[in-house]
Amino acid sequence: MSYEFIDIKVEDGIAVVSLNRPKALNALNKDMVLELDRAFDELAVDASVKAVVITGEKNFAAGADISNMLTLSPEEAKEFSFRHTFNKIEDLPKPVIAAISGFALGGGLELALACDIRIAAPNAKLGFPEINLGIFPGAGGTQRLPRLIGPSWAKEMIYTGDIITAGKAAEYGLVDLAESPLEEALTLAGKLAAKAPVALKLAKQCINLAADVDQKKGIEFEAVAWASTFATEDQREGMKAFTEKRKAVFKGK
Ligand code: DAK
Repeated sequence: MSYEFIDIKVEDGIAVVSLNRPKALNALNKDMVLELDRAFDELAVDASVKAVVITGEKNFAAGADISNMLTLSPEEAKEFSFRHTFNKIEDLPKPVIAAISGFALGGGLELALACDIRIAAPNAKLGFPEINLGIFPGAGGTQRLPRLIGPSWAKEMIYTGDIITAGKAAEYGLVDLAESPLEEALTLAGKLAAKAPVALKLAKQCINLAADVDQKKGIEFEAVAWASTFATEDQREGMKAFTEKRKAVFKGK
């Protein structure tokens, strides 16, 4: 499948999705988000892909493309497709890591929030400047940010629109810091690609669910999901390998 605004490379079970509109600091236009949507449909069913990294060369993404939004009516704004795509990324049954350099702003930061883990370079700059445009984050930002860093810091970021350093974002627990975020993300993705895929997928579902349901319901869901790992060959292989004092080789079955 060919794309205009993103690139995808798959190597050793890891798909690297690169945002590629460098002249606009990777601002997310509608077509770019549609391409991400298609790409994540394919990554979901591609058994050779075990983990995904989203990145951009100099910048992650400086937000949604403002020129696409100048004349939107409220109805058109509602139809704008970001939230469906970002939900799809959040629900991908494989780990997704954002490797952030440069700007991750507005819709770009919302994209990063839909990922499981965010790794940022010390030079990265993050924020939700939407308030300065007379709008506010509308692709999951007001929901995912407070769940991740708490309502007080989330409100400070969203109300002020201030762009913060990666150091401050790390203090908030919004990102992990690394000198070379892509390298670090690839190392982590490689580690995750060797784990039991079904167990990893179920753990992700349980953790994501924790943000939405009360704890007792979450624990009930966890119990069912956990028991279902005993229907996998990988559970047998993992435990057999332990008793035989060797490294487990998982097949995703
Ligand atoms: N949109 C369009 N173009 C952008 C852009 C953006 N968000 N960010 C940067 N660019 C473009 C600039 O216009 C410029 O293009 P040319 O003039 O060269 O043609 C080029 O990228 C380089 O930018 P600058 O010349 O401005 O570079 P600087 O280093 O001076 O400044 C900056 C970097 C990141 C501080 C600045 O570019 C900036 O403030 N950019 C805008 C940041 C921003 O406000 N981001 C939030 C956008 S609003 C939705 C839900 C949510 C959203 C959308 C829909 N639905 C529910 C449907 C999300 C909304 C947003 O993200």
